[in-house]
Amino acid sequence: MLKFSRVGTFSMLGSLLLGACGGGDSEDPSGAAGSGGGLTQAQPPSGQGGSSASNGTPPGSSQNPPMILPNPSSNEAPAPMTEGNATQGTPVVSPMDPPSDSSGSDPEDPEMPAPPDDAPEPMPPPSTPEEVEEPSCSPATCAALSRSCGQAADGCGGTLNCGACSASQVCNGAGQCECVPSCGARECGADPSCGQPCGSCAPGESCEAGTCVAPVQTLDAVASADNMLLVSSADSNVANTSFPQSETSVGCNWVFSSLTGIQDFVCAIGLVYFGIDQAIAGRSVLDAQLVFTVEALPASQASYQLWAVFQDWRANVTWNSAPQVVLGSERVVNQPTGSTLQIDVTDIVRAWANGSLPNFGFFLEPADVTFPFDNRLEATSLCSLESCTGSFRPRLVVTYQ
Ligand SMILES: [Ca+2]
Repeated sequence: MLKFSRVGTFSMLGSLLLGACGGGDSEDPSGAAGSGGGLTQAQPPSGQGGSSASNGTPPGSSQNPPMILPNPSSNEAPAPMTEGNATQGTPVVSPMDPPSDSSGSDPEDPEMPAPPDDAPEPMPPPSTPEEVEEPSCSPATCAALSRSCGQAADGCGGTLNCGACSASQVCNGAGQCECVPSCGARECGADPSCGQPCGSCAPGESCEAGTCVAPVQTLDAVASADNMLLVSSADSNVANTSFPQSETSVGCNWVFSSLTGIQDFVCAIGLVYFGIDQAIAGRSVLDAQLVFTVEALPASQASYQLWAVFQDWRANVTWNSAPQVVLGSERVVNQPTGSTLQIDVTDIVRAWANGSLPNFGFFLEPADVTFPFDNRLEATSLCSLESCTGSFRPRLVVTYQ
């Protein structure tokens, strides 16, 4: 925008106006000085330009707003023109004095004042029914849900954290802390952590330190089968003969002839079997004693060696068809002093019970078969199933759980 000096501008305009006055106004109907001193009406500043002075529009016309006129009776020099008096197509617009005529203002005029900063914010548009807030949700609490642990939905889209359980507890599905049983290897009794039962024992069993213990039982079994194996230096057929109905003899009788130098002998081996497999299977064998009733003790001191049998011998077994025995199962037993020969066979019966060894009974033979070159009666006569009755028969007494 061009800047003009107010003084200079006014002077120039004043000169122009004065010159026009001096030249007279042919359209002035009165021509009298009293009608205005020949002054042309000041034209309002207008964006339309100051053309009204030349188009002959009379003052006071309804087409123009009333103008401020100088006092017609005054002879004083006209008042200095204001910018609003600019006319003749040379409007002067001061940024300090915006036009008061709104009709002539430009809505796009950048000079329009901006609304104050503190102007109220525009009102928001009215809410539609869909935007109306729903009633507020009241979230549930752990207490209301009766939960003391874990997480749970609060019913309003949130999650409740109801706490944790102690190290020995777990949080169950209902939000309750439960003790974690620690039975471990316990099969009965109470869990030491929670006091909950770890299991129950079979009828008749007792619980000892978390283990079911069967009652101690004693099996006193009579032999199911027995036999005697014989060999004779005088008769070879003996070794091929079975003697299932005889007593059980163990040991040798020696007859030495000093005349011939021949050592004759008859030796016997006893076999006995107990059908107790079903009774002891899986049981804990505490003790097992093989018991023979002595029919006749030997005249000479004797000793016996016992083995576990590895093969079935129960049908027509002979000296020559003697079954194999289990190596390592042997033990030497001295001649009894009383009416019974009792041999501890706990380890063998325990092996039968746990299945590590098949049960084919016992093999009892003389411990020493060295020719003595002497007369010796070392065979011991024991009761067999056939030679004795009742409790005198061969027995196996087993204590187990
Ligand atoms: Ca027999």
